[in-house]
Amino acid sequence: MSTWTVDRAATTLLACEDERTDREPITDQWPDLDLRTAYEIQDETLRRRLARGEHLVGVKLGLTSRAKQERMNISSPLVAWLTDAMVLPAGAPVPGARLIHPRVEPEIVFLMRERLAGPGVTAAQALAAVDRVYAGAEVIDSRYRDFRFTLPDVVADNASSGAFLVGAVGLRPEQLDLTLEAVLVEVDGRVVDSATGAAVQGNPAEALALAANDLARRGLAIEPGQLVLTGGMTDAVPAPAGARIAFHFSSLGSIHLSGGA
Ligand code: OOG
Ligand code: MG
Repeated sequence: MSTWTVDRAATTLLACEDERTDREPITDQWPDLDLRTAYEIQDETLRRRLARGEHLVGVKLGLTSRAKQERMNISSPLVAWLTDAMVLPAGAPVPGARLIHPRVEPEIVFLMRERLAGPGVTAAQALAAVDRVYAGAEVIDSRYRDFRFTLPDVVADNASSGAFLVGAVGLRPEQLDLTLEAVLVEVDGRVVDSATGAAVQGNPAEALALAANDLARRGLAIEPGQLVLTGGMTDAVPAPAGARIAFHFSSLGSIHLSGGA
């Protein structure tokens, strides 16, 4: 029998984050960890973040594109939490000093105008609840060595949350075609990858609906004013000190990031 509990897993993962140390996947020692329990761990880590003064600002989806699913070898999307402690001010470098092995990925971000509660939410209903669409950059940072994990591991680890920032251009959903919205990933002046919004579940609005429907299974909803990161459109790129990373979106503007020590 495993001596692991929700409490112990939450303590372990938050300690890795605070102490900037990585570890083996929890499922190496707790092979029976199921998805429901993994989400209980994720929710417990959120409770502890809020108890230490952080504020919930939104929801992130993970593994919504084939590029991400293939890289991580996990075919199922997941949801996790965003707090204000993860917000990266515009112009600030990737906070390498507090992270283990940061990687950066371009995302399409929704700012919600209305509450969105599943089950049964469609992409059209989801989009009707959106106030604005933004370009986003997420800095992911797994607590697991070499980003090696199973789906329950990464769910428990709040989907490798690290930091994120939102671009300056906010469009109404009807002002752009989300499936055709393109991004070029530039590292040190070279374009290394590209994608369009269609990479994200066929349409980022589908990912938003998926998040609402998934949260509904835990009795939760997406609230007005919250941000939703719909998931990396391309594979993430490493962000070592000194790297210059830019995500150029076709209508949502560009986001520039530098790797910080
Ligand atoms: C899991 C986090 C996934 C995304 O956008 O797909 C994620 C990982 O890749 O470590 O944030
Ligand atoms: Mg992401």
